[in-house]
Amino acid sequence: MSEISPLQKARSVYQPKLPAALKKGAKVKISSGKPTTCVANADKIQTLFSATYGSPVLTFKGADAAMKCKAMHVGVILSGGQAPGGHNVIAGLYDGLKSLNRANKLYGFLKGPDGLVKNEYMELTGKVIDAYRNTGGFDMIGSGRTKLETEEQFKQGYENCKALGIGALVIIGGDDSNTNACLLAEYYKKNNIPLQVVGCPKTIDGDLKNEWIEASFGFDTACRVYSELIGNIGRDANSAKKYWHFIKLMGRSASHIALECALQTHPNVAIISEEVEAKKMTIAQLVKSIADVVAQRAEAKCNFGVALIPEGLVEFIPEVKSLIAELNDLLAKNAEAFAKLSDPEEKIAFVSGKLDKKSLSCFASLPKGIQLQLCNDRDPHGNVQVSLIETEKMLAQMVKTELSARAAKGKYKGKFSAQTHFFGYEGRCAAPSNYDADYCYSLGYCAAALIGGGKTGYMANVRNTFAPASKWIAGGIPITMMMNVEHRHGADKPVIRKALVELDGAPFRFFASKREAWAVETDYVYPGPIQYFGPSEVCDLATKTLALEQKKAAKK
Ligand code: FBP
Repeated sequence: MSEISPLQKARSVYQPKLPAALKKGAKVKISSGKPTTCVANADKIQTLFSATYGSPVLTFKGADAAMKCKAMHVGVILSGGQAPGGHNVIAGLYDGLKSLNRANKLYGFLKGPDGLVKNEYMELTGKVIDAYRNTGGFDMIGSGRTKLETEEQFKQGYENCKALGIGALVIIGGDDSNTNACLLAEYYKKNNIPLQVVGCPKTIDGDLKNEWIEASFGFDTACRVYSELIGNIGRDANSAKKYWHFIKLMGRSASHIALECALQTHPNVAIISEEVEAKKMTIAQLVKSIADVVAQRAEAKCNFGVALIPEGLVEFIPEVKSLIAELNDLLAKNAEAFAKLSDPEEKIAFVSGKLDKKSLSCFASLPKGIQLQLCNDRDPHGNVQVSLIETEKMLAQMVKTELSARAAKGKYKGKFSAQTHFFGYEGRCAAPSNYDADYCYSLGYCAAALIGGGKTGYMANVRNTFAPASKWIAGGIPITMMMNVEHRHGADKPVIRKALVELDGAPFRFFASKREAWAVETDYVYPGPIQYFGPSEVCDLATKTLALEQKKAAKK
């Protein structure tokens, strides 16, 4: 990097806060809880993970000055989509390892799990680490989405680690990557292979959380970036008073991001996919519900508004979900014939001729652009790539059609003009907020302490994060504890259960209690940019979701 910004320079010397138990280094006393089980399908999970199942929850209890740690080498992998704070996990891991033994070395495998299998790596020296402290992005070593799940990969991974003298591996990833970390840990332990595996919970989507894991890192920063932009858009909408803004927000499946941004900004509409699914809403009902808000506001002469739409929505609308499933099959079976078509009309006619009656009626109700997007290339598993479907444009267009129909019947007299946006990549590599900078550094440090304690099959864990960092509780959670069996890609597989928005949870209930007022009133909140310097009440915030989940006062 030849030039860094003044903010990055100032931020590079920020010293992330640590839980009290880790303040004197990663040599810690570890207290073990009772043997654990798992979230469901205990018999199967116990059989599949006979070597690592049942391990206790671990809590660090402060410095253990007498602890002796032999020098060791450790490998680290960034896996999946970028999330703010990844570099701080690595910095915390590095500092933690050095506190165990100055001779410890850290290697970063490049471009994700592929680097482990292909033996592409670099040593992460203090100089490398220092250049990335408190920065966003995963560019220190890169990331990738290769899954580590075959025995061949496990063996190759070990051979490559052995050659570097690596005795422990840290996998920083989401639910799938930590599932793979669990498989890896089990394989090595069962086969007496001396390679510890520790995971760290990452993803802006916020869907890797449970009773023990309060948040996946990156969620806080990404939501703050999106909320800043939404706040700015709200202010523009309220200034110009002529546009409805339809804003799609990242989050492959769960709507945690949309919900958190709604709590931070008070939009007029925020769709929560999990609710759409639970209420079995049709696309027509969804469009009608948005059009109703537009019409209500138009009566108050407010021909403007802000609507938030979660990225994963289409797969939660039951009729679109079955349409997509039918399209997946149909396009797989007729791949050759479909590939020969180049005219969009012919493609639509081809597909329409093969859909069953119900799916056809849903397909026909969609704008042509969306029909074509639904027929686009599938991912390697044969699934439609939902992130490429412009749901925000689809809904804006369908709401417009609905309002025109109402106007023709004399039932709507307002004006409707829409602007569409997609906020996703804008937030994934932002410089981590204090929350994420501290949380990530602590997670990395935790991983070092788990490695120092000889543990494997654990996820680094920091809890009580709504409190000041000195009161955070640090330790490790056995990954098997989060597992259940799910049907994925045609087979039953042990996986970490994905956390969707809970409709009986405090964040959604709070939102539901406010949304009718937010729909008609113009009650936008303007969070502004993330603050890195200044009073704690603006710099050290945690998400509203966390505040509500921990029953702390989430203002207004
Ligand atoms: P992870 O779950 O791997 O953290 O990725 C999350 C995410 O940012 C989703 O919100 C989004 O749908 C997806 O990655 C997009 O990934 P890509 O850019 O690889 O298509």
